[in-house]
Amino acid sequence: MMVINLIGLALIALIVWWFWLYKPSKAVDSSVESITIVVNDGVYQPSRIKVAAGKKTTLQFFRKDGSPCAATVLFPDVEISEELPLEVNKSVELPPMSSGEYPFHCPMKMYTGTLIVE
Ligand SMILES: [Cu+2]
Repeated sequence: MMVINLIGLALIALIVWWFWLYKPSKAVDSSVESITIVVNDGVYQPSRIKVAAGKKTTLQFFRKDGSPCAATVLFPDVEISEELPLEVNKSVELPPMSSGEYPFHCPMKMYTGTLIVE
């Protein structure tokens, strides 16, 4: 009985961790390491990117997904819309931004990412 209870508790802990505590991807800090955001398989990789507040930032995108929707990345809060050519490194310049979280996504929001400005 005791063993079964322990297994049950472990399962509950696992479920709590999975649904409430687990964050799928850690934010990558673009001011510390140079990063290329790969657009493929329905995700931006990495999808959470830290950038320094109050400074211009350049992000590199590399699109492997041939679908037309993935070809455009939108940063709605700073009114940026950029075409991402297939299999080519593309720089996207961001203006200085104030602290906060800013989403970026493709036109249909299948691809989504977050800029963490701090
Ligand atoms: Cu899309």
